[in-house]
Amino acid sequence: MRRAVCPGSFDPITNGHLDIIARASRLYDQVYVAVMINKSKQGLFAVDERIALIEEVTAGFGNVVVESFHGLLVDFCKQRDIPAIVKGLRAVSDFDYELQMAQMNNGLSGVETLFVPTNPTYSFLSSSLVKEVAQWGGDVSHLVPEPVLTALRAKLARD
Ligand code: COD
Repeated sequence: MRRAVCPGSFDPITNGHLDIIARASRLYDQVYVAVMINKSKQGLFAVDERIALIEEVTAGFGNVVVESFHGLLVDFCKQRDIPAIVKGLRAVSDFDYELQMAQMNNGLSGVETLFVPTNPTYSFLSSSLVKEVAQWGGDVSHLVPEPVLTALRAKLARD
């Protein structure tokens, strides 16, 4: 079985993330979405909330498994026998850091990283920008899946 992982913070998942996961799910038999836990970074959504949203919006793909992980991505891969990491590349500005991580991960364990060019519609899109725009009442309905929009509105109304 050909397995790959799409890792990230997904705080929250955007249409840019979803596009990469959808394309990976057409290339691999099983795709893991790994919500990597960074204890030094306080997210807007709790990890369980992020997982529930990703599960909801990827349910139709049929071959996506969503898990959280605290530790090195290469250990997540090793424990599940995953040989490939799939990442989206938005712009040259992503490239330097993504290349460093890809080379570090390959050096640590031999896992390969495959870069998928972002859909140009989403090349400017990040979770941070979505949160910032939504926080000030801007319209992000075209940037996130519907369940995320609903969750975002509920969360920001409470805060
Ligand atoms: N279009 C296409 N792809 C996108 C878009 C978009 N608009 N936005 C994001 N993506 C893709 C990118 O590939 C990105 O890398 C991925 O989605 C996740 O994005 P985020 O913003 O949710 O997540 P990040 O960038 O915070 O994730 C960083 C990781 C958690 C992957 C990284 O820090 C990591 O692997 N951490 C685990 C600890 C570890 O192993 N560290 C050593 C690394 S060498």
